[in-house]
Amino acid sequence: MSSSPMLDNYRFPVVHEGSPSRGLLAGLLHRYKAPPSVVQDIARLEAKLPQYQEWADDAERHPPQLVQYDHWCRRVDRLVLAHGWQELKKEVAREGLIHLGYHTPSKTTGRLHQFTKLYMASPYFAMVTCPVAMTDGAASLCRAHGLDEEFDKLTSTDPEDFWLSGQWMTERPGGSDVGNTETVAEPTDRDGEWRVNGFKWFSSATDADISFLLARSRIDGKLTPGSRGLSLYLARVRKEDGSLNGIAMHRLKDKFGTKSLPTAELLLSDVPARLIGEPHKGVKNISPILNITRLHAAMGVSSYVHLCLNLAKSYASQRVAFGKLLKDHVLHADTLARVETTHRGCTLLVFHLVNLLGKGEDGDAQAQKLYRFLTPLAKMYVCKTGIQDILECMEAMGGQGYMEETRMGKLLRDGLANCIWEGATNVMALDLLRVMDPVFFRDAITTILDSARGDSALTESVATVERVLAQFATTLQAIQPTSMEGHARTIGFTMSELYIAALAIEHAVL
Ligand code: MFK
Ligand code: FAD
Repeated sequence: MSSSPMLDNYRFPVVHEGSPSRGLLAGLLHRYKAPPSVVQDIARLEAKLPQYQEWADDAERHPPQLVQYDHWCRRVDRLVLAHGWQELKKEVAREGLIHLGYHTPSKTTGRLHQFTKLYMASPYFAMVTCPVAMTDGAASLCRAHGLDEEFDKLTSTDPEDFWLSGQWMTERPGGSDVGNTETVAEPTDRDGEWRVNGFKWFSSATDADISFLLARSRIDGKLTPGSRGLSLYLARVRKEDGSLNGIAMHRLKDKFGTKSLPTAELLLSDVPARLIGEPHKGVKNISPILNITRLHAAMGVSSYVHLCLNLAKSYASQRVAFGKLLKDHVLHADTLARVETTHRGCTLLVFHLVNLLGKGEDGDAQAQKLYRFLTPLAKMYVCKTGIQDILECMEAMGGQGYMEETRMGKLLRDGLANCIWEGATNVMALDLLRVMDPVFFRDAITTILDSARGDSALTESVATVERVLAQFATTLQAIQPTSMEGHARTIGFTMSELYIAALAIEHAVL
């Protein structure tokens, strides 16, 4: 078919156009005082993105396969993963995507470095970002519990030495409510060793080397019901010879998205495992993983929106409709501006949390408390609004946005998982109620707004946030404690918007 003369000047947006190393992200690196070496390293990574995209496309075209039997009909449960997947996994080690969060003298700088690189790479990284998130959470647990050998592996920069960690919580009777866990751990005669039997319904890092898991502990012959009967265990997924360690891969999941990710159902039969931390404190003991992966989930969606918005803006600056470029149609420009506004706000919140995570790890107790408070907000708000934003960007590219070649559909499908895994939206809203402290929240916002009080251009904005904050406090007081649960989602969304408004004002000053 001949090309249309009208299209001769069109350029399909290249994948890395409008890279995050410029604009908003550059402002954030400045805001959080990234040293020049970090900025240079991030700029260097940008050149690798087209290669990452090729590997990610390969992983998408060749989804994981499970070979359950060899030619003698022996059960082998061998995962076949794409070349692109394997290469991206090696990049996790080479680029220090876990390492940077742990082996930098200032954790505040290390976390900024790590998450900025992840933000850039995520849309081009297949779903390797999923095991990365769990491995990051697992590394923090290993550090806390003195599991030195595992810690060194999970944070290694050598692809041959590097390990991934899984996280096995969800079972058939309940994923949000892990108190329904059926898996049982029994002590053995060997000191510190337990045997685990059960069925884990979702395991996404199925190519992992180790996994943290929850199981009901049989202690003095007794099982305690509910979540208070669960303990945290660490298992080696494979034996020294590479064969599975009491694990059978029941089947791979047939998912709506995250097609490159090997999510499996696992049957555990006498899996050797170590008890980590006190028994019967499993949920509490595994929660440091949750509190890290939830930030990864928010960051991931925000990075997807970033790419989609760049594509939509590029399209609008080239596509002519009704006699002028789409970007010059006021309604289209307004549509994209709305996406840009929510997206910028969400990115500010994500990097605020990255900063708090690092500061908390550097020993700042106030930062630790604020991080715990804001994580469920970021997970629920950024993931949910981000999905709406991706949809809007897709529509802004018309029929072409719906085509697989733009990869927006893939990002939408993959991004959606972030609303569900690591705690769905309502579960995040209920988690917020666990740590709810209106005075602490008000004080945190007031501290942020203080940075803008000397700026006359921002006086009205500061006053608006304070007015809405006061109204919110009054509304909150009027809610009966018994009906708080029913309002948890609305409360969470309102608090997110208030906090983001304050961050946007602060960002305008800096
Ligand atoms: C870019 C990609 C990134 C992500 C990739 C991820 C791939 C997918 C991996 C998964 O999805 S793994 C499975 C994730 N599963 C979840 O996130 C479960 C969601 N459900 C919840 O979070 C429930 O709220 C919860 C399981 C925690 C309910 O458990 P309980 O035991 O019924 O709750 P309870 O009794 O309130 O809490 C027990 C203790 O844990 C309490 O402490 P105390 O013992 O001192 O009283 C809580 O305060 C504490 N706790 C609960 N959540 C916490 C926490 N502590 C700190 N942080 C938290 N988030
Ligand atoms: P349910 O618990 O049945 O929840 C269903 C809905 O009910 C949710 O929307 C939830 O918000 C809502 N709900 C639940 N309780 C309440 C309440 N009290 N009040 C109001 N609403 C409520 N899990 C792992 O352990 N390891 C993995 O590696 C892993 N990988 C995954 C990969 C993918 C692609 C997906 C989609 C999931 C994965 N999961 C994994 C499972 C995931 O963590 C769970 O699906 C999730 O936690 C929700 O649990 P559930 O599916 O049992 O849903």
